Amino acid sequence: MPAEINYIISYLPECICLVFCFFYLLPAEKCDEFTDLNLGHSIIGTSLKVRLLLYTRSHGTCGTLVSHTDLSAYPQFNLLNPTTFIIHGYRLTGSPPPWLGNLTQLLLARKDMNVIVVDWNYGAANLNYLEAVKNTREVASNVTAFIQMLQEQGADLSSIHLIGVSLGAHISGFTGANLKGEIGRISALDPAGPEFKGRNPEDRLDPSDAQFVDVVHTDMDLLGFREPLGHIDYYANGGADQPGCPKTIFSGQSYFKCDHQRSVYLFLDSINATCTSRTYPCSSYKDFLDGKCLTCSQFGDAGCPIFGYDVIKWKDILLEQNQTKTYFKTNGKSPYCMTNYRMDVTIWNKDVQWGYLTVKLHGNGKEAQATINHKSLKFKKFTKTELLAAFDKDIQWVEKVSVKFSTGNVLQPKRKLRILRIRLENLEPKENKAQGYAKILPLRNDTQHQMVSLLKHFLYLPAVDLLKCLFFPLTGLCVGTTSFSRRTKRSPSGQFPVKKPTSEGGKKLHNISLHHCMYAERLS
Ligand SMILES: *[C@@H]1O[C@H](CO)[C@@H](O)[C@H](O)[C@H]1NC(C)=O
Ligand SMILES: *[C@@H]1O[C@H](CO)[C@@H](O)[C@H](O)[C@H]1NC(C)=O
Ligand SMILES: *[C@@H]1O[C@H](CO)[C@@H](O)[C@H](O)[C@H]1NC(C)=O
Ligand SMILES: *[C@@H]1O[C@H](CO)[C@@H](O)[C@H](O)[C@H]1NC(C)=O
Ligand SMILES: *[C@@H]1O[C@H](CO)[C@@H](O)[C@H](O)[C@H]1NC(C)=O
Ligand SMILES: *[C@@H]1O[C@H](CO)[C@@H](O)[C@H](O)[C@H]1NC(C)=O
Ligand SMILES: [Ca+2]
Ligand SMILES: [Ca+2]
Repeated sequence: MPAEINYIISYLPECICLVFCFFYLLPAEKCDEFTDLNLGHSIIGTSLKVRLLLYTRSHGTCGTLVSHTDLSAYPQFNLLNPTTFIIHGYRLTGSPPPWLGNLTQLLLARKDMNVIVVDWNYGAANLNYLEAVKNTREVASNVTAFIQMLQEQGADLSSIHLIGVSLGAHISGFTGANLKGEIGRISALDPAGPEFKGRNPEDRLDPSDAQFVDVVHTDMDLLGFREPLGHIDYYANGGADQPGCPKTIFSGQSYFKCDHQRSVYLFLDSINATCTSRTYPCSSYKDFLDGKCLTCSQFGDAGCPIFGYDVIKWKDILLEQNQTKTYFKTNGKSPYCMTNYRMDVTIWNKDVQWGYLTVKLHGNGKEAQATINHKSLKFKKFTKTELLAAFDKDIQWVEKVSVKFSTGNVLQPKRKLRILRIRLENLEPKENKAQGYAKILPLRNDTQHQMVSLLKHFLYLPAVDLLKCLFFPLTGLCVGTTSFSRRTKRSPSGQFPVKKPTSEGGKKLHNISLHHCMYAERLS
């Protein structure tokens, strides 16, 4: 055989490889996944392993297991970008948290950053919760060492954000304390209560653990923590039980974790900016529901803090105020945000009336509903009853309002609520404030203008006729829509004039619609 041919044959594999392996090697980059364990592991118990999975915009769905000490192999890890750590909690069954992928992707969609998922599933998966608790300090010192390494390589501690869920919230606290409270932010999603309740600040999350600590409570009566732990503490739906979660133990595992896990889903909505939840400082949830805490003057033009990811815009003012507890209501599923109105109702029935209200706003073919039934409401003649009306969605252009009154008591005699006046005022900050707010939040631009023009008005519906009642003998419900007649002026005494409503016998009552609100006054 000629030497040339021999030569070619001997190099043939390399040549083929040059052509094919190039394509073959590229996709060979494999993705590292969160540790997937099962109940078997939890039963035996697992010993701690801390894995760090990196995600960036260029590797958004494909995790890379990174070394704890050397970043040179990961050019996508840009230390000039902020870094966010996601730290999960106790894993009863050892399965990966279902929300992990969405949380990572929404964060990356928001900002060009490095996301590090701290996978300590080995160590968190254990039937014995106490064993998982014991590992929290070590996870924290492990993450601390990694952050110190980042710092040595030029990362800025104030651009570091830890998002900790349940036990992960306290791990974040320990990590922050190890770093002398110099990291930028800790967001704690329903911090774990059991084993941390009543502990000193060194042994749990507290506001000194980071420059800014925001905390949401969703299950403080079972797995969560009741007392405030951050600069701002949100109590979603009061902080104990969440709408849409099972109320009985017959729902199995979700009975135990639904409230707790809701904190994560609320936070996801806030990163996605699906919609925004305004939250109100108050001394108790009851007072909040009673409409006693709806003013936000202490926060100036920004208005009351919103829930979630973007609350960082309120950082300075919240730091001035020490610890702030706020309340808000949510829907039972995403989109979770509600639209809040201050509502006041004045009646002219002779006797005091007790009952519940359902208010509907109609507009643009949509309908939003607020049910005010946290307690039996008291209505007294010529006395304003002030309420919070939280609607399940935002109606940009309100064309019509309808109101339903129910005594909630089947045996009670049927009643009409004779409404003299209903006033509904959208609690979103008014025009000038709304502009400031629009700067803060990426409001979808198609709705922005409409929203601002709605904010100019509040619905002022004086001399509203009585509810036209249809009586259902069995339920005792009084259902009806209100009608609207002419504006009634306040008499000099400040009393509302006693005036028979103008419902003419057989005439159909018409619904309140926005053009009737031409009389709407601007809020001073
Ligand atoms: C962190 O955990 C990993 C794996 O469990 C280990 O290899 C590494 O040495 C730990 N680092 C520190 C500082 O404890
Ligand atoms: C993640 O987001 C997608 C798209 O919005 C949704 O369909 C899916 O249910 C979410 N997954 C979880 C576990 O929430
Ligand atoms: C983000 O919001 C959009 C609507 O704005 C929704 O369609 C999408 O499912 C949301 N994604 C997640 C992961 O929740
Ligand atoms: C604010 O915090 C300081 C120190 O933590 C404390 O001494 C002070 O009483 C707090 N003020 C209020 C109004 O809570
Ligand atoms: C947002 O505004 C831009 C320019 O003002 C416009 O071209 C675009 O269509 C708007 N987007 C939506 C969803 O309305
Ligand atoms: C008022 O609104 C209710 C509920 O949408 C509707 O059923 C009723 O027909 C309306 N009445 C009038 C007079 O438009
Ligand atoms: Ca602490
Ligand atoms: Ca609960």
